[in-house]
Amino acid sequence: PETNVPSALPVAASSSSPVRDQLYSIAEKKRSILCVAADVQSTKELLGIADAVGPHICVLKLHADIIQDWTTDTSRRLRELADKHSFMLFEDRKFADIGNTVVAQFSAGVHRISSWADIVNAHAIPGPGLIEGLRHACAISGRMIGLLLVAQMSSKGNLIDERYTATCLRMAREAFPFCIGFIAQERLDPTGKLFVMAPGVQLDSKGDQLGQQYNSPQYLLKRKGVDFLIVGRGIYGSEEPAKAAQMYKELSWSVLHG
Ligand code: 5FU
Repeated sequence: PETNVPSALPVAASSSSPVRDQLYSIAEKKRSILCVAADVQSTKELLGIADAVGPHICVLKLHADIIQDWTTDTSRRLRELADKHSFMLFEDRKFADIGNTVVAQFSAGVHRISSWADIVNAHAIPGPGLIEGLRHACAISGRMIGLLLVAQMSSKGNLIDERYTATCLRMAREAFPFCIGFIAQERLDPTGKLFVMAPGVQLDSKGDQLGQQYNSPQYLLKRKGVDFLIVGRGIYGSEEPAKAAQMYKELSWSVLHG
């Protein structure tokens, strides 16, 4: 069923999550609800995309584990670009294991995600111990990091059903303000306090060969009530990523406020 609800931007002031507040403050200032998924495979390309689209985005989403030459220098330089252009770093790690394991995946290993990410996400399937573990690891890192639960997916044939999504909503409410929202395809929290970032956005394509399904910014924002859009290949795969990012930024902002 279509939710048909307006965006959540106006309720930002009532939030008590510093990460959420920072995100909404950047979005308002830059007039951008755009998150670019920079799914490239080298540090050079990643930093190049981040610098090019930086002025137009509120969030840069990455998969650190597809960068072949990742070092601590990659995250240091990414953070510099995030500060320079004022955007947040979202590691799309989709944690999905027991609490004890995700603590290590989050804070150790090659990527040391908790030392640089502002936002991370997780599947709810392992239960609340996973969220507890991530929250604990955040406290140890001393950094403010927000969690998004993957409550729905954009891919064809995914196994998530309405009951699972409803359970994600309940778990997220219990975990606020550490948990600040969802990866999903529609508005889930009627108050908008828990926001939705929606992947599967592209204007020129309906999907790919491996089950990805695309919708338009208009559909997701107006009909489904999502709050932020995640665009990957529609931007980094275009000939001029900066121009494409500006176009998606302006289009989505005007859909929301026009
Ligand atoms: F949780 C999800 C999901 O349901 N769909 C997704 O596409 C995450 N994604 C990510 O968003 C995916 O891993 C890519 O990084 C990005 C979409 O990229 P695209 O190039 O716009 O398809």
